[in-house]
Amino acid sequence: MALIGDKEYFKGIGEIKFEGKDSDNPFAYKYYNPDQVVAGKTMREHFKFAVAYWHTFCGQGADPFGPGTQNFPWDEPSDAIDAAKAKADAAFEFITKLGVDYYCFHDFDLIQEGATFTESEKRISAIVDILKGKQAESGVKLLWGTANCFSNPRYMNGASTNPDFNVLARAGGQIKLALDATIALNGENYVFWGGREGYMSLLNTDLKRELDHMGRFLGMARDYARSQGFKGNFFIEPKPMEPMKHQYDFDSATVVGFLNQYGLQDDFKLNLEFNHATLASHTMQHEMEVAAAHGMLGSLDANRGDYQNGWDTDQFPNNITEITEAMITFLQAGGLQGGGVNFDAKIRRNSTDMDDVFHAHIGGIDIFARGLITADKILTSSSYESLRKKRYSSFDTGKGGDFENGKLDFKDLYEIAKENGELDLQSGKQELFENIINQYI
Ligand code: XUL
Ligand code: CO
Repeated sequence: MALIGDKEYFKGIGEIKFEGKDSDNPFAYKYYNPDQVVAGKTMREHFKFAVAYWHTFCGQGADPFGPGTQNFPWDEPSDAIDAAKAKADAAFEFITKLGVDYYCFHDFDLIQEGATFTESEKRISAIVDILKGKQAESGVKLLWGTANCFSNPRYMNGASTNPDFNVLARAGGQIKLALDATIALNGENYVFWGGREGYMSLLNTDLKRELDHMGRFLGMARDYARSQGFKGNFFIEPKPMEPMKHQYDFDSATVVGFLNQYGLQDDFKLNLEFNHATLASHTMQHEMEVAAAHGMLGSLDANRGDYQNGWDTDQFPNNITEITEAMITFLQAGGLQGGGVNFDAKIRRNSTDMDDVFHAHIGGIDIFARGLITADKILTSSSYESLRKKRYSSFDTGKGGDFENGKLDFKDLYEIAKENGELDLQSGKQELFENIINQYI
């Protein structure tokens, strides 16, 4: 295959193709067949898989107890623009070989932040020009862009919720540039993850004032992007904690309420992440159900947590039951609103070969494909749907139907209760539902 840059970074690895589940080739998809139609759409259309710039091309495995272990050859150039160009070469080589259509970035994943705001602005504009060329050459598209308003020490007390107005304004300036970059690169969506929008202690925090500031700030960002012709979705990515003790975008339910409260519900949807769901003591399926119930199931950040220690470990997904259950909700919701499936996941610190990141993505992509195929079979061939429907059948006709149609008042419920007397118990049949999932996996 043709190489996008001048240098090959992932040597000896060619394009990853579908070979089916009997293949023993570790560099092939066993389930992901991009052109296979499932539930009326190709897998490629359903998923819009994306590679996350930050984990795959920036994060080198540093943890609180030791430095990075993966020394990326594209980090060698000392000049910021040369290094950013080398990183973009590596990124587009990887994405193209993997055969996915999208990528996602934070502004300063693309290029190192400058010493001044003006220098950063120049750098962003230089890398945007480079990426425009790379996208045109490869056909790879931008699923979403975002701004990193949480790493720099200036944001230690928050960005749009910072008690210092000048920090809020600085975040506004930075996000304007990230929105401009996203628009220039035809980004389909824009994400807000409020990494430090929350508190460490309520003792020094005016919670109501901070929430009002965040609501106003997001409305201003939306209005600016719309004025520049941005037609895509804005996504909020819930997470309950880490790095803050409490994050305002705690979970789907909290964010839906917030969006409605601040008049953002028509432009914003949710970008949900598996490990963030786990941190909030929810399943991903729960988070997706809540978002879908409000028409806000926008996009997914794919990964998994560690079920023993509960941290945000951002491991690549590989739990077939978890993904199948998520895919049931995904199909029932009619898919995602504008978004896709972004691998917000990182290889382990001791995975140090250049091919490890391929195995990670191949496995993640395959588990989604297998989950989707299984979920579709469950919905179309098993008794799952009819069993669920049956549980609610008392609302289909008669007095239950009248209730749903708003034809009863509270006194009517009293009359019905009196007339019915004691009721038979109706089983929830949970174990049967669980067996159906297992049978189709
Ligand atoms: C952090 C996280 C972020 C967002 C984008 O937990 O998920 O990488 O996805 O800022
Ligand atoms: Co994420």
